[in-house]
Amino acid sequence: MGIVNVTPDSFSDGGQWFDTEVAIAHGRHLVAQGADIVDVGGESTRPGAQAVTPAEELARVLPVVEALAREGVVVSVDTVNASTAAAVVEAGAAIVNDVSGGLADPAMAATVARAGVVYVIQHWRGTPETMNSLAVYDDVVAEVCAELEDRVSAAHAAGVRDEQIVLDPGLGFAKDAGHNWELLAHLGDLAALGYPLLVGASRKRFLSGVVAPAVADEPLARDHATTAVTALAAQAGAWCVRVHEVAASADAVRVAAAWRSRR
Ligand code: PMM
Repeated sequence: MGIVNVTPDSFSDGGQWFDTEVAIAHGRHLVAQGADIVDVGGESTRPGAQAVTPAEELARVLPVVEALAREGVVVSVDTVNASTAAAVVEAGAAIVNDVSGGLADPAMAATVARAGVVYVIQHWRGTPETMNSLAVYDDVVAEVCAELEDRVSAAHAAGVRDEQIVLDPGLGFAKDAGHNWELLAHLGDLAALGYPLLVGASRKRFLSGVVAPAVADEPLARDHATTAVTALAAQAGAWCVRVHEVAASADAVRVAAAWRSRR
């Protein structure tokens, strides 16, 4: 899954794709590099990021979704807003990627149930303003699994079917570096919940701990570490990785597949 952030303030790509035509071209480029899915987002989730209205968010993503879906691209939309989800599905989006797992908007699960599209339920404990203070766990893997199961139950209650559901541990969302590594090391426990898994590690701050110190503060310098996470996540059974730099991760996924096929 390649990322197109149609935002002026994303932590990792800082407004590079904010213009509609540039965003569409970037989506095409990601597909050419090997992305199976393009994830389009109109609101930055970076800690401290400014909230945008659902109307502004929709205005940013809709033309990009329409153009890419028309060209046959499998489009995912990164949104916590049910109104945005409903509109982008109308425009051809095949996946709703909700970083709040339905907690931000009580209408989201029913909207996704009606639309019948794939629903990515990410683990989340609060908005970018509050999430860092909520990164408190006794056993991060067990608690993330239990909280994801609660969100699955809520989604079921709203009519979402099992075949629609994908789970995501939400790296960096109410988690510190230690929590993120713990979750990655125990992806099998998350997979045991019985749903496909999506992993979003790309360029995140926790990777700075394994990157050469001189460049660790630069998000782009975390791409090699991201590729290593992709290989290991694929090996551990992840269904999808969400990344900014697609070519290297696509190779890493194929390496893991070739490796597995000879076992
Ligand atoms: N991370 C970000 C945004 N959306 N969606 C899913 N499903 N999983 C993630 O880990 C995730 C996400 C934040 O990263 P960005 O600002 O680089 O898009």
